[in-house]
Amino acid sequence: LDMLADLQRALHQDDLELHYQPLVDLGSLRPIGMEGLMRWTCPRRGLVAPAEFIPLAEESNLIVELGRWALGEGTRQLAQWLPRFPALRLNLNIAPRQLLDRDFVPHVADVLRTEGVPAAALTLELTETAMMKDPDTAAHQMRQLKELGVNLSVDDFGTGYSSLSYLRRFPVDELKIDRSFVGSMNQNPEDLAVVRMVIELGRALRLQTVAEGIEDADQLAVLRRLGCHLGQGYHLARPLPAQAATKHLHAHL
Ligand code: G
Ligand code: G
Ligand code: MN
Ligand code: NA
Repeated sequence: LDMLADLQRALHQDDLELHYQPLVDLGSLRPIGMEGLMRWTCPRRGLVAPAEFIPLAEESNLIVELGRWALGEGTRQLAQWLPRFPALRLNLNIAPRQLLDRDFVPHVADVLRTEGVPAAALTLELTETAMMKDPDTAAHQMRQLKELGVNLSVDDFGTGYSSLSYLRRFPVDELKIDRSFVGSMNQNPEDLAVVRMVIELGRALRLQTVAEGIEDADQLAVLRRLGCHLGQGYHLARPLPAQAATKHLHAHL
C-alpha cells in the first residue's frame, strides 16, 4: 500500500542492506574500493530496487534518514576492511537533500570519528542536480567536506544540464562517466566521443575518471586504452553483500 510507510518501517526494523560493488583500477585490474548501494527486502513486496524507492524517499525527508543509515553502515564496514586492506576506499551516494541538510557535514565528521575511519578513505558521490539545486549552499557544504578531508565525486556525469564551469566552482576530485555512454560507446560513435571527452577533461583538470556500467570485454579494453583510471560494472564485478564483498577482496588483493 503505502510504500513510504513501509520504507520507514524497514529503516527501523533493519530490513535494509548495503551491497558493495568493486571499483577497479583499470591499469592493474585490482579492486581499489567499493561503492555502497542500498538494497531493501520488504516482507510484503520482496526485493525493491533503489531505482524505485530512492526517488520516493527523495521526495520526503526520509532520504536524509536513509542516507544517515547508509553512511553509518558503510563506514562500519570500511572500518572492518581497513586493517586488512589499508588502501581501500568507500564511495557512497548522497542525495540532493542530504547534501543541503545543515547537519550533514558535522554528521559525516561524527561518524568518521566514531568509526575511526580516515576521511580520505571516504568518497561522496554527488549528482549535478544536487549541486545545481542550490549552488551556493552546495558549494559551501562541499568546501566543508573537503576541509574534513573527504573526496567528492560527480556521479552520472554528462547527464545533467549544468555548464562545465561548475567543475571549477565546486571542489570535486572525480568524474563518474554515466553508464548510458559506456554501454553504447562501441556501437555509437557519438557516445564514444563523450566518453573520450570526459577522460580528456579529467586529465586536463586533474580529476580522477571512473567509467560505470562496464558490461563486456570490448568496453573494458577501449576504456583502458583511453586511459580511464577506474571502472565499475557487471563485467568486472556485481554489487555484492558484505560477506561476499569481503571474499572478493581477499581473492583479488
Ligand atoms: O543499485 P542500483 O543500480 O539499483 O541503484 C539505483 C540508483 O539508486 C542509483 O542511481 C544509485 O545511485 C541510487 N542509490 C543506491 N544506493 C543509494 C544510497 O545509499 N543513497 C542514495 N542517495 N542513492 C542510492
Ligand atoms: O547512479 P549510480 O551510479 O549510483 O548507480 C549505480 C547503479 O548501477 C547500481 O544500482 C548498480 O547496481 C548499477 N550497475 C552497476 N554496474 C552495472 C552494469 O554493469 N550495468 C548496469 N546496467 N547497471 C550497473
Ligand atoms: Mn553512484
Ligand atoms: Na551513476
